[in-house]
Amino acid sequence: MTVELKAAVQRPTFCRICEPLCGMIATVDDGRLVSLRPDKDHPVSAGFACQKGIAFSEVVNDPDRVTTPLRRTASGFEPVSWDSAMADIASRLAVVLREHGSGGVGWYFGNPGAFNYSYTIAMAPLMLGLPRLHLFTAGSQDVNNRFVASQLLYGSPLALPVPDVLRSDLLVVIGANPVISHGSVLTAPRIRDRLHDIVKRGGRVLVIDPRRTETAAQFEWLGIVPDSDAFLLLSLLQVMFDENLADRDRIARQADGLGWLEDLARPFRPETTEAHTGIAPDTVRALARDLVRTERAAVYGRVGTSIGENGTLTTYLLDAVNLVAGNLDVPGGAMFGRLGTPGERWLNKAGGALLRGIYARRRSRIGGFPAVLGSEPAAVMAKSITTPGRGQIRALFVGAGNPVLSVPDGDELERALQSLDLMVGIDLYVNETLAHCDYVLPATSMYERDDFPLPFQALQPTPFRQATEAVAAPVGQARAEWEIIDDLTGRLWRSSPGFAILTAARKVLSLFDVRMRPRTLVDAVIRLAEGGDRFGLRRGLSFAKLTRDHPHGVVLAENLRDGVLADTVVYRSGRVRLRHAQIAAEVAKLSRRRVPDGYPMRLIGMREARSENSWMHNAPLLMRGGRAQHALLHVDDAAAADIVDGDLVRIVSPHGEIEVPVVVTKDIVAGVVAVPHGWGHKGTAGWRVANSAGGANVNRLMSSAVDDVESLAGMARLTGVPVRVSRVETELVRDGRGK
Ligand SMILES: Nc1nc2c(c(=O)[nH]1)N[C@H]1C(S)=C(S)[C@@H](COP(=O)(O)OP(=O)(O)OC[C@H]3O[C@@H](n4cnc5c(=O)[nH]c(N)nc54)[C@H](O)[C@@H]3O)O[C@H]1N2
Ligand SMILES: Nc1nc2c(c(=O)[nH]1)N[C@H]1C(S)=C(S)[C@@H](COP(=O)(O)OP(=O)(O)OC[C@H]3O[C@@H](n4cnc5c(=O)[nH]c(N)nc54)[C@H](O)[C@@H]3O)O[C@H]1N2
Ligand code: SF4
Ligand SMILES: [Mo]
Repeated sequence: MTVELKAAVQRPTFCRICEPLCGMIATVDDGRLVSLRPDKDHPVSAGFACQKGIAFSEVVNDPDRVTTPLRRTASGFEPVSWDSAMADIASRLAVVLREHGSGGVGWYFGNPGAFNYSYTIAMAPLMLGLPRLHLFTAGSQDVNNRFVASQLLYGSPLALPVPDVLRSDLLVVIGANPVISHGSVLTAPRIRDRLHDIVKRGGRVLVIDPRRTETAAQFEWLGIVPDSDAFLLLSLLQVMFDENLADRDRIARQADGLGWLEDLARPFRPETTEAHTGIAPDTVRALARDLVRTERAAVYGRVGTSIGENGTLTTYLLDAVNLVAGNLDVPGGAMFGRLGTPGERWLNKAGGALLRGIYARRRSRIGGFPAVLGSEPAAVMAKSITTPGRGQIRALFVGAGNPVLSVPDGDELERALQSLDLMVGIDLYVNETLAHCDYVLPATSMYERDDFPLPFQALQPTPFRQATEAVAAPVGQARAEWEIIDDLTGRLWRSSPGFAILTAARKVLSLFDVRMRPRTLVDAVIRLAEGGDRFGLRRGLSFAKLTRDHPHGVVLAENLRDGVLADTVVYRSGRVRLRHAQIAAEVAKLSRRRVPDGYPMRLIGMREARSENSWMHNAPLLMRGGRAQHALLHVDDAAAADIVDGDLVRIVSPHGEIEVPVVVTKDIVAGVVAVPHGWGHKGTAGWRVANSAGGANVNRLMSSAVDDVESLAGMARLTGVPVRVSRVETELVRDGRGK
């Protein structure tokens, strides 16, 4: 007998854990993903991948992964067939729809969903069939105020400025930590190298952050009091106007409402805002001058500037500073990417108007928050489940998310989940949230599905295209989310006119042997966009040609085009709109901020190189060395509270408390404590490695109260939260219970 040895194959693809989408080479043996390594031939990531990317083969092949549909029974989850799971889900959902209408259904769309074009596109037919669906996304803990600020300024939530790191000579990073996060709302592989290039060509990178982060440590650090960025940015504007640094004629060509902005900023002299920010007036003035006088400069903010008390205002102000400093839509400044499809401007206009309309008309049932890209704040999801009345959520789907750990007050959410009539999760794991499900459905991981990173196309300083086919076979019975949604909507055609139309359309197409697939749509985008083959009208790209002829991806241009603002802004004037009553109202609120007594410290977050939110703590490679969660505390605060390195501390907010071991450091502004999120895994059916790592869910300290949710974008407040910190033993001694 001869044994045929089939050599493992090497397949170029790309990582979709975070935004740079680094090129990867997958080693695949008989359909099984064996290992991953960085792709040296990728034109932009050029042989870089981080530890998480490499460790992903451990996620794909994780023994704790869900590989069949699971049904909850009195004694735990048991495997069931797809058909019996889907049949029961559909019939129970049909009951909810009959009794409560589509307002009785909720869907939480988690962060990995944004890296999954087919799941994203599949949400559209779902929402067509369930017009009153309550949609929640990770965006209300992340980026929704970026969308709202863009909607106000440019008329479309999808007009997103990206810092042109390739050409900038002064990059001011405010509330982002790209050395660890690898960039966000910015698809720039090897971002660390790009930042070092700025310095190498004689420029500067200044990091404004309450913590001397890994990024700050490699460049210049300016400490700031948490959640005071709006004060700083208003002062930068005040100085630019007051010292006549701003080129008013030029700005008038780009924007309307400059005088209004000047009036808004006038009271915020650096001498006035110093008490809030802790930044000396001279430093603010020098920075304002540098931002104007450096030909190629930009300010760039991300999660740290989004998750405070008024993140929409802060995000608006970041763009306003870029505009007034003459740094918007110019090389090295904040620039706009585009797809380059024919009629893009009109498509953007129509899309912008539609989304603005939804924002203006649709209000969340709890709190009356405007709908951002059709979604409601996840902070009020628990109350949407427990508050009786019309539109109360009775059935909830969670696809690619873990809100019990990622949104404020996971305990409240867990209690609410118990009361649902139906809960279904689609994931790789039974995470803390999915532990409450009636059914858990196994999703394919990114390497088991095709992909084209649609939402990230316009966020690349280097315009680039790459698509991938699935490189490995689905593990177990895993299915792509879009197929699960497709199956569900097909079974529910009697329950909703929208689904009936979809089902009829599907039937008609099947007569011609055509299947409605997200791929058809995304292929059309690739073909119509810059570099595309325009359906054969010219030589160029399609999905299939990208994967076949350009498996490592293809660079479309060295740089972004400047001078596109008038085409990007969807207001008829083509100019940025600065004047907004909502912004004035947010500025007025700044002076009404109050801090409860007894909570002298401020809490901030801390992303870690070997974590991805809540979901990579089960990969042994990433957890080696007995890795555990810890808080960071300034040496002076530690000394004052008799705390030393390694102590277990109790952190208490008005909303909850946690205990974590502490590391004492000088690399943080005094009065600030930093705690990573995504920890606190606990005894569910999956995640054995993660569960054994311990840690606490920092979001137990956060508030889900309607009044604590930012009003313009519905964002949770996750930074600058008032807390107090004490050594656990000290309290025990004081209580008379100690050793
Ligand atoms: N390794 C790793 N990479 C990731 C992730 C991960 O979990 N781990 N998550 C991914 C996701 S989902 C996202 S959205 C991106 C986020 O990407 P980034 O925004 O770049 O990452 P963060 O670490 O959240 O950076 C926020 C920074 O703001 C600072 N900060 C906190 N409060 C304030 C404040 O009030 N003012 C100022 N000026 N700064 C403040 C924090 O100290 C922190 O350094 O990262 C992605 N990449
Ligand atoms: N305190 C605090 N809280 C925060 C943040 C913070 O900085 N501080 N950051 C916030 C941010 S920026 C974000 S984005 C959110 C994230 O919040 P969430 O999206 O709610 O949570 P994740 O931890 O990203 O969980 C993702 C889940 O998706 C699963 N998954 C991975 N790949 C796939 C896939 O291909 N298909 C399916 N179906 N499932 C998949 C994982 O197994 C995991 O269970 O957390 C937010 N919460
Ligand atoms: S930085 Fe790491 S996790 Fe992010 S895309 Fe690249 S390899 Fe993947
Ligand atoms: Mo995020």
